[in-house]
Amino acid sequence: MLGVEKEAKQGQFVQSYREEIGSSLFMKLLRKENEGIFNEVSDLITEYAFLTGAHSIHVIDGNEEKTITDELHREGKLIKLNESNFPNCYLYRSPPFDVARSEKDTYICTERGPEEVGPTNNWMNSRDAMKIAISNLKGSMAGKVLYAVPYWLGPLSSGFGDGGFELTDSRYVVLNLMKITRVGEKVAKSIAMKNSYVLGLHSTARLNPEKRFIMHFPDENRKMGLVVSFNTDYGGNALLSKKCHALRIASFKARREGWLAEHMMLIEVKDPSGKSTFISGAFPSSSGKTNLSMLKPPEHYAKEGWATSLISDDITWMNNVEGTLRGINPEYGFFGVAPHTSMKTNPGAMEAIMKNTLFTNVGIDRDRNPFWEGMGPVPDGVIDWQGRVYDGKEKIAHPNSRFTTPIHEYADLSKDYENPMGAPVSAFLFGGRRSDLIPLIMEAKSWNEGVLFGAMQRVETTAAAIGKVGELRNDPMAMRPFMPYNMGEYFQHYIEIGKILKNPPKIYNVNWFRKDGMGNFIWPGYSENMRVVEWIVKRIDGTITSAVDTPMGYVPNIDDLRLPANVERDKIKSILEIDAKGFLNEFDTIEPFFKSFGSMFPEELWRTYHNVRDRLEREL
Ligand code: GTP
Ligand code: SPV
Ligand code: MN
Repeated sequence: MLGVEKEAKQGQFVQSYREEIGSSLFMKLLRKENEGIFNEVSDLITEYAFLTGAHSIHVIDGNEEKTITDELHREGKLIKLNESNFPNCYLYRSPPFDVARSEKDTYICTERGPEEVGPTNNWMNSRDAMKIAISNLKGSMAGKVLYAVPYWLGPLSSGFGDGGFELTDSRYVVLNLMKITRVGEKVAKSIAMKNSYVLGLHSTARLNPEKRFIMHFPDENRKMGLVVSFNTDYGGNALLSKKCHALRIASFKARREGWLAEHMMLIEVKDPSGKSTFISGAFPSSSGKTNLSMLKPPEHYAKEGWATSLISDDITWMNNVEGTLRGINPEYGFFGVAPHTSMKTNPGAMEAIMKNTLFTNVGIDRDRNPFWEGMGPVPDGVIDWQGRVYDGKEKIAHPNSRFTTPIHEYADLSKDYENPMGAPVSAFLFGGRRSDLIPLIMEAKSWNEGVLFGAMQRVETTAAAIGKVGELRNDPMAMRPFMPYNMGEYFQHYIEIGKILKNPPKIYNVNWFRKDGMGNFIWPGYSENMRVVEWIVKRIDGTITSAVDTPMGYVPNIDDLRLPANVERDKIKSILEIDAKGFLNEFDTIEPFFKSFGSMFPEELWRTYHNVRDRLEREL
């Protein structure tokens, strides 16, 4: 695949490469279960090692976490945090120019043309891309160990899961993957059974941001998908299982096979009668998925018998099983935003991240406890994310600083988390950061009107990607950075999914981020979001039949939100209203974006767009 197969077979280290690969317990198991895949993967690893000039190869069996952590700690690349308060927790500092996903360096590489990926993607001819990749990868691992990380996305042996291999020289990447995916020996059977896998080739190279690329080749690797990423070592750029595989490559497969790979959290909500409703939510990066997936009902809700548990905090794969969408979490851990996580906003996350967690780019106090904005008063002598004594001017933690935590550290996992068939999804929430216009909640009147909610999503950008923060941009279904083919076709795919479902989820639009004239959030958010969730559950089960009928959709009667005493009713009222004029403006603003997809934009969605628009006009 990399054009060095022949040479790789005679290279200097090849004999020892082969021995290192063969000595891995994972590879031994793989060989027993599926000799074909074993041979293919052995060749690919050897070829990549040859190209990068790696000194040796280590295939991850699943028990290496301590050894690698100790190594990095000894070398001063990991800082051990306070063992009494944060057992087995470490801090990693990344270079200040490598702190977030880089969308401008992210490419979809195919043989046809840019039309295939549409106006929201960077496209490169796959042969040109491969040439750039090879020249950067060549010799980039001289003297280093090449790690091959076999991982499985989804419950083991689930028919909805998928396997992958990430080959990398970054031990930081290996440690992250060991926390956020299922890795090593235990995944050999699942990969062997599936008989296919996504290949991820990563190299830190020289971490040169000028030559940073995250390239996706959906047609390579026997059409199972190939990702090549170099000159970066951060988050979604480098943890190839996450956005590259579980969203971008998976989206190609999902379109072909009739399912959905979404940037969604998924939560189970139990009502006082014990009945469960599963609700998923697509909010853009750094816009509340992890927090909503860990929602703790306010005390009086808990007393009434409401309870919540988590399936996914970032990505959900959904398959049609007999007319119902069933969702699984492909991941096995969190790569969550640290700032503003606190006992007040998200106690479940705080408890989870107090052990076995790898922090990236947060601050630390004098006792080596992690510290970030939103935790409370700043202790004296805090060290910021770049290792300097905090001067009160810049940030203590980078706004995109993260915690990497195994999912089982979280106390309230849904019993369906490991269900190979997933959980039945009853609602989709779209939304994001919008300080104006978009109400707290509205319910779509039909599946296609819900698809329109998703397609029309315009939100403020965040620190999760390099670039300006707080700028409004189109981010349909929170998938703009992750939708690898033409967005118009994606809308069509959504519409088709709606048609084949007997029980399509109800679709909602939510917005926790409306601001008042002073720039303060109007809605208290976090655990108070339970009030909105309760309304959704009761709309689904039919307990609440009366709602305000607006041109955009249904919104709650204010009393159905059971507001707490300390909020200003009038302010809340204002965020439940539909501003018809404002929405008509929004429709005008979105039109050129929709038109940019040309004939790929579904006729059906244009019709929906005009229907809703007409309703708004009649309102004036
Ligand atoms: P990614 O991991 O980047 O995909 O982000 P995410 O969508 O999981 O967002 P997350 O839940 O980590 O929240 C991002 C930021 O938004 C954090 O700083 C949160 O504290 C803040 N946030 C989350 N939920 C709410 C809310 O209901 N209200 C307000 N005001 N802020 C919130
Ligand atoms: C996001 O940006 O949506 C994330 C963080 O979840 S990253 O893994 O870096 O993509
Ligand atoms: Mn995310």
